[in-house]
Amino acid sequence: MRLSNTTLSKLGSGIAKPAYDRSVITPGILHLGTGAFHRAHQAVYVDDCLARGETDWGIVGTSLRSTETRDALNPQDGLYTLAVRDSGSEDLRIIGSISGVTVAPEDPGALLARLSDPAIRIVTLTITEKGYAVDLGSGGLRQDHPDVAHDLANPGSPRSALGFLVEAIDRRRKTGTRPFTLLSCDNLPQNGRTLRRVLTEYATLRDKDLAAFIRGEISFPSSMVDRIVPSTTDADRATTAAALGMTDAWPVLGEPFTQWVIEDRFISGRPRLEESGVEFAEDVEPFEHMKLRLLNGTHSTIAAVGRLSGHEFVSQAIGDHLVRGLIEHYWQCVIPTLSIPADRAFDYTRKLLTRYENTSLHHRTAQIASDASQKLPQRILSPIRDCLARGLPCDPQIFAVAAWIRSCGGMDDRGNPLPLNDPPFQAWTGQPDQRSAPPDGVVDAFLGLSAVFGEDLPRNEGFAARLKQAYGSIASKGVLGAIQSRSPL
Ligand code: CS2
Repeated sequence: MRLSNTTLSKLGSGIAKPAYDRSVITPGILHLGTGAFHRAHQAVYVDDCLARGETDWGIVGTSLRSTETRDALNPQDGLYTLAVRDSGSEDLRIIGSISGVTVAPEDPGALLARLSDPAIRIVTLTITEKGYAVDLGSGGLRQDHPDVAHDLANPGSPRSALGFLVEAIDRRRKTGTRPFTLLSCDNLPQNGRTLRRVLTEYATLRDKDLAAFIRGEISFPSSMVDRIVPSTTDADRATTAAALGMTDAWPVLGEPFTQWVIEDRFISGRPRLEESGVEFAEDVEPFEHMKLRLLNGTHSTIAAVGRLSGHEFVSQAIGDHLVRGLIEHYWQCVIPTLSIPADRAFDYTRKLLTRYENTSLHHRTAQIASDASQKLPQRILSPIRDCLARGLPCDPQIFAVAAWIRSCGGMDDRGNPLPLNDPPFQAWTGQPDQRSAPPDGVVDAFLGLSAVFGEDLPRNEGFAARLKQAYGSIASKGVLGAIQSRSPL
């Protein structure tokens, strides 16, 4: 038996189900990038709205590349399980807000038609950092991105999110259809503003009037999204099936904590998300800085340090007193760069520690390490810049960068292979062999990666020297030995 509309009634009473009639739900939101994070976060808030009777805000899911989510969810009428895990406990809930998932490359025309449908009033995105074709150094569009050239040449059958959105906005403009709100839910600084910039720069390459329309008529609220969502494993599928008494091809997991802060600028209406727990703010930046720098920055640090030292899960790494000491020191150094009061930031970090300690989540350091080259600039290097400019200490962050460099070398500290999952970084051919090259030479080679380090940091002699010192120490003592020898860092 498999989860679907017809089998819902067979689920046991301990499992929460959509408490509304799914057959009357009509779509109002189209989501690009229907991965686990969207399903464990935004789709849950919307599920609560549907349950309160806001029936015209259903979600149409889209995958921009892979077919896996569609193959798992469509035979289940879009239904899936959310397993919320706290150390030692689990709550299961069936989410019904997504009607189904389409795969963009299989029928780009169908997605464009859907995006042009006046019923779609909000388009939400979780397309990951690399989906924005953004130059992380300048914040502008990477005009050399292959998808940009492809989509400019084939506007009716685009490949990238930007290509789909600009073409759909143009079609709506030409038919006098009200534009949609574009709501980025990715971990990028000022994600709304970033999306607006790359989208208008891309549109300018097509048609200046269209670019002006986007600038003047479309709204791009920024949002801060937060929930730790580990990738689902086959073991998770098996335990979920046992608890449901039926198969769910792709349940998603999450921690109890969840937060969504959005700027309230929706041009074509929105569901009453505040009643589902969303916070609305004039300016999301203080929240987003706090989250990107305190959570995501230390997540990427734990990923690099944990992988080098053989910690498979975040909970194991944070249980290691050396890693924990580094992270606590990291927070102390980053908090002065935030615009929120220090006591609020310390309170957030105290809660973060508990979240990291959640032993039921099995959140893999390897998962966080994926696409690290796309994450480091905004998570770690940007607060380093602030610290350097203000003369504030930033050794733990520099140490994190050195650990990342070391983790790109293909081997952990015990000599086990350390596979990389970072396609943009792997396209770089200039990496020296970290086992044989002189340590300073390795750091010099990495500093040539301007897409990561920009032009300014490599020229900052103090930064380069401290990075070399940290890297040299990791190369000779292993990452834990290096933390120990520098204690207090
Ligand atoms: C993580 C994030 O994988 C990663 O890069 O840092 O997915 C993190 O778990 C979320 O942003 C938490 O809200």
